[in-house]
Amino acid sequence: MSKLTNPDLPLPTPRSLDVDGLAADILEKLTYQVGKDTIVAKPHDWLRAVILAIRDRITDKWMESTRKTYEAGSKRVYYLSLEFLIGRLLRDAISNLEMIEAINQALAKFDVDLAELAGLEPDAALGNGGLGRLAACFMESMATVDVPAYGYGIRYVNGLFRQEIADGWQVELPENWLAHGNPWEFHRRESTYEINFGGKVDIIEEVGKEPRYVWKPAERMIAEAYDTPVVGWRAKRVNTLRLWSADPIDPILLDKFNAGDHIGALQESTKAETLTRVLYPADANPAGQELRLRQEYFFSSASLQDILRRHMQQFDDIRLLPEKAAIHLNDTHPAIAIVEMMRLLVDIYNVEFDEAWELTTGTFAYTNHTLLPEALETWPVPLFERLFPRHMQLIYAINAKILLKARKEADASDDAIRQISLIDEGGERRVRMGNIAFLGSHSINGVSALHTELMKETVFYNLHRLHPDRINNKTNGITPRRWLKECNPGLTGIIREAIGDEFLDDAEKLQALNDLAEDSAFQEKFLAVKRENKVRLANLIGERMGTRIDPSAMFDIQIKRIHEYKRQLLNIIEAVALYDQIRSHPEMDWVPRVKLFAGKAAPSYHNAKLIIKLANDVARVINNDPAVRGLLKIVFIPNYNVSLAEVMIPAADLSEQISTAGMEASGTGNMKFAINGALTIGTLDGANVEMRDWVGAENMVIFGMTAEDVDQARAQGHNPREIIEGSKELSQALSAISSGVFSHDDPGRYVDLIGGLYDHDWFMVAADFDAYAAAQREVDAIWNDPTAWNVKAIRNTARMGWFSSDRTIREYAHDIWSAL
Ligand code: GPQ
Repeated sequence: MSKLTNPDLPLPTPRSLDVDGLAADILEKLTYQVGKDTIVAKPHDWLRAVILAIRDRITDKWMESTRKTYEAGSKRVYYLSLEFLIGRLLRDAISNLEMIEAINQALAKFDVDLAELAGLEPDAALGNGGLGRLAACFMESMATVDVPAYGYGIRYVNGLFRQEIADGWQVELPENWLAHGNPWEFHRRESTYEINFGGKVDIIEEVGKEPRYVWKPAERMIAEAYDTPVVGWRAKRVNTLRLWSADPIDPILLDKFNAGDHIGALQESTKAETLTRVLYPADANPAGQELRLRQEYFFSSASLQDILRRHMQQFDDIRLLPEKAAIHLNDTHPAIAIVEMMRLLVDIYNVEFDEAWELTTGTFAYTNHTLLPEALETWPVPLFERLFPRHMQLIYAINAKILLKARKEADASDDAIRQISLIDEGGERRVRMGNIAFLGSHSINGVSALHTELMKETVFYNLHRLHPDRINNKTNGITPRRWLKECNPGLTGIIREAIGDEFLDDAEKLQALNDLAEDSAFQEKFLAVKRENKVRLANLIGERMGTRIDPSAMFDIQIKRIHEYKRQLLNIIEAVALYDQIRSHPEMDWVPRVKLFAGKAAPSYHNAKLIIKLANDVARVINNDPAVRGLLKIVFIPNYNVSLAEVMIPAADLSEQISTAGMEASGTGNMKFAINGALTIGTLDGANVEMRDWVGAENMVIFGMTAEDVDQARAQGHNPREIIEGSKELSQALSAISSGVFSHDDPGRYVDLIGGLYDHDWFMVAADFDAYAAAQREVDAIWNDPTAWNVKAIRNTARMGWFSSDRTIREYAHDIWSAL
């Protein structure tokens, strides 16, 4: 009998959940783990002690969950992602354990304030934006809906860079989230795997047997696991986030050291440490660097070795893999895992090639997160071959199998064959990770209805024709715990008072608020909460930036990565046009607005960084012009991260979701704003389309070209110059920007940025401007009827429950993973 199933072994006594037990435990952690006396303990020491005490309680539930899965022989879900944008964990953990009151009371005994401690916790920013945050929401929802799941990723020492704004420009600084250690994680020194690179492949031939291939790598290192428990709502279940860190096999090369080469002696260490040191800060466009490919393989290989070890230990039959494990690829970043699985099955587990392919496709599923063709990863064949000689052989073998079948059974044309191939032969030969991910998976999903349809027609046109049953939609969602309950306790409080607690377990129960949208008492409370949240944000801005903003003005917010397709530029140009209008028509009844921006630009993305500078230049001029009379303020808040979003979103009146139609796969910020009672101004893009279906067209302001319009305009070659010249407001705003009105110090700064709009306007900024400006005036009109606005805001909150990531995860579990 395995130890895991031996009922006679004693179990630990679960940690007490009452206030006294908790207080005693916090004190014990402070004394014996942190090594501090209460009279000298600093806030960071208390934070560590509290986290350790909480972690014990989570661990009790964790063991329970693990045992349950093991004993039931349940299928496990493995979510492979190069990004997990977690943010802070303390408040989330305490809230999901339903221990907020108990901890507050326990800490009161020591005169320590929980909110102060929570504010000290660093954000775990192991991701860039939407894709990484989605992975974090999914981890929490998988625990909530009781799916046995493991997240697998990299434990980057430096997560996403810290952004400072110096003279209006973005400056990137390293973020050291591990500076004070990480009390949440368990370092598993025993869970290590060897990861190899380079070298050659030997063939071993024996008469009467299939030849065997043996990879003789040139470089070897170790992957070590760090586990963080992830608590679901009401601690229903605790799952594991397992992050890998690279270590050298020989930390010090003693022969080199003894020969006096002290630096050379450390070269293996340095190599390993470099591998998991930094997160690539490029969002939706591949960095294309060798180190990135090494990161992708490193964590994929470690994860698969771990998955197979666990599977064999429990089930002892590799053929049961698809029945007992679902491996999910978060975009193409871990797509090499498909080839690694083939290598492990064929070379190590001696499974015959065709069967190995069946097992692989039966186990893997893949989510695509963008249609931007430049974002579909490809790697030069020579680079791939140098790092992974055995994998390259397997890719050719898989390709042969697939192309033959496509030719024979699907009668594919030459052109279709070229598109289906795992190797791009046009120009420098490249390995196509998107095609590997698609062909190695039984399910390929998009992240909104529109995105999924466009996938079939564009990037995966030929692959979809080959496998018409594989592409399916799973519209994204957000966890209502972090993005409603925890970030907006005021709103949560009045909702509970009004409709009870059911919505906490089933977000769709928020619908009950519909009946209260016209209730003046509830309206008043809703308004008061919004006001409170706006004051909180105004205070943060005052403290951080010294800028004063008026909480009675409309808070109009655009927060997300800076990208041309997300069109922060459209928003800024509209601000400039509005500035002109306010000055030219002082007699008119302008709605006081604060336009707030935050977001990071990829360090190598020139135009994105220039757009940040423009926002700051425009802000400086407008905010200091007495003719504006405070009617318009522009604020760019530095260093956007999860914690800042948690303060900004509840304070928003208006949510800007204005991407070029057809380009934002889904968006998830759009959902967070709406559930917190902001109105959306947006295009018919990504999940905005489905939000309109749920929330009602009358409760959003939709404008601009559709994805079809954009497609047509691009195909037919539209003429942006003509459009600009036909719009007085737009041409004046553009002239002002490009002639240096906002950049006296360097009048030519924006000539190229604005010139691009006249010449090609790929993102339809000029083409959509008039519609956008008109939509903004429509927003003003609604604002001028405060009750009408408030009713719409309440209806947004009431009708957004479907966008809970619990719903999304149930769909994945049911349709893709067969795990519920
Ligand atoms: N997304 Cl490919 C990212 O955040 N990073 C990426 O590298 C890719 C996509 C986003 C996408 O732009 C959003 O529209 C989605 O809502 C989000 O992924 C989650 O699906």
